[in-house]
Amino acid sequence: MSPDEAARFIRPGDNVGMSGFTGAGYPKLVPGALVRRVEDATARGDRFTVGVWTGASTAPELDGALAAVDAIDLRMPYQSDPVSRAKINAGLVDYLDLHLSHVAQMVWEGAFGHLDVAVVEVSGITADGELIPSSSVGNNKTWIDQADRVIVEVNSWQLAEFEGMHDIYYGTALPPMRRPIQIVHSADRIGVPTFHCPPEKIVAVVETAHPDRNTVFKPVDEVSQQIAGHLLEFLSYEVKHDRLPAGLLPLQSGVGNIANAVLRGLDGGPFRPLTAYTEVIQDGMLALLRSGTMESISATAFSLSEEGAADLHTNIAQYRDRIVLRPQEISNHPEVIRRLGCLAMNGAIETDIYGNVNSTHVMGSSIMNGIGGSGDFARNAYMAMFLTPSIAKGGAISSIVPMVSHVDHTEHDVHVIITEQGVADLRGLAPRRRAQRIIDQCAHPSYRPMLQDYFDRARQSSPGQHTPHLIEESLSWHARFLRTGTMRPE
Ligand code: 0RQ
Repeated sequence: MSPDEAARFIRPGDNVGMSGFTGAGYPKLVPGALVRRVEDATARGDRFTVGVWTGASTAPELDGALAAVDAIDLRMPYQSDPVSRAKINAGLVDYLDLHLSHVAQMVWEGAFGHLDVAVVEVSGITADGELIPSSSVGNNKTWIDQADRVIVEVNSWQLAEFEGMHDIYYGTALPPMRRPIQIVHSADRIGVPTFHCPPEKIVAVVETAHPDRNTVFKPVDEVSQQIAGHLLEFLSYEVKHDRLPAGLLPLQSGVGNIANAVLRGLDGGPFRPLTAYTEVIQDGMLALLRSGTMESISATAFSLSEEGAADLHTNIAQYRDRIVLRPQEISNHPEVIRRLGCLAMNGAIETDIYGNVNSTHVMGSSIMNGIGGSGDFARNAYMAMFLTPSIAKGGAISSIVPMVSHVDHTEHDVHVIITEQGVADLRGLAPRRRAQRIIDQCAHPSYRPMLQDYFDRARQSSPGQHTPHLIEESLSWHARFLRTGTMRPE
């Protein structure tokens, strides 16, 4: 049926589980039709809002368009859309920023109420009615299982070759019925290739041929290149000292410029054969597969630029047997991440001198994106590394501060911090030694004396000398930025 007819199955007050993960595999047409329904209701003076649950971020025509017409009552578990972000930061949308591995379990236990409708993009439907997933899996299995009504968007732009690439595991359960997740190598398959949905739940099938939203591929800048260089040198040192095997351990990497630089640096390098147990597959990972540097990748979604998507479409035959896409409760499963011993590489907004990391909040109160999978991986990784430029906003902000203005990853979950200045390996260091190492290795030279002065005075007069702090002064850097537009002293 048409998207407008399908959207009539979504009612005011419904919770709607949408497919979509970092711009891949989101429904392309029904969200727009829902926006039109909301606009009609608003014109009549009626309120029409829904809860929007997804895998992770989606696209402007889903998150942005629904936020723009104030259609979202509650959003979870991750977003990165500028319009949606502005509404959340204005207090107009409630946002639940969740560990991505927690979502399915919390929906099963009923923590967010009932799921009324699922709107799920698939790449096809088999002759016996099984749904072939598309470029992301995310929470789709859970949405299909839990929703009363299922709207399917069949997207013919997605590749026919996707059939067989996915591994949908139906063995998860709530405690006390849980069984071990039997993945002992990142590429292991433990499930089935399709989603099962009782046909009577499917209320609409909509056809589309729209491409995914692609990330814009930016050429790698100098700072990202320096950060990547430090990381690669650090990994070489660990291999040389027999603390990591020659092929490293399964990699998890965030997205963006720094991740691109790291992946590029790994290509053709000494570490091989690499594997990845990660959340998303970005351009650089495809390049590693192509060159043979990487053996296999497990993830829950693609996150490609236009060039990356073109590469995938052209060369799918050589990639498909080496890629497994899983539900996000498995791609990000703590048990598996810990067993495989992942090397986790994620971005940070700021870190403090003791190693606490803020990944989500600018100046303590404005959300940027969300924690995403960074906590799932960092908490359970063999080695949790956080990568960030040492300064932001042209140097008005130091990303190394006395105390982070919001904590996502505590000092207990952070092993290594890397900036363009260098590497602080924090393993085995008590707090005061950690602070000195971060100041020496990671802080920008223009802020290093200020941080050293803070730390020296804290060591003189903090009442506790385990983690010395001048409590009243600890957040004064942020307060100064909010007052004057720079953390530098007036
Ligand atoms: O703001 O966009 O207004 O210019 O934050 O900063 O340097 O472009 O860095 O794109 O790598 O994002 C942590 C946000 C880093 C990201 C974060 C401002 C800066 C800019 C972005 P503008 P950059 P990145 C698994 C992992 C959580 C989710 C996650 C993230 C903007 O990595 O969302 O890790 N992580 N998922 O100017 C104020 C500071 C700042 C600052 C930077 N100290 N204070 N603003 N900014 N530092 C996910 C997957 O595998 C997909």
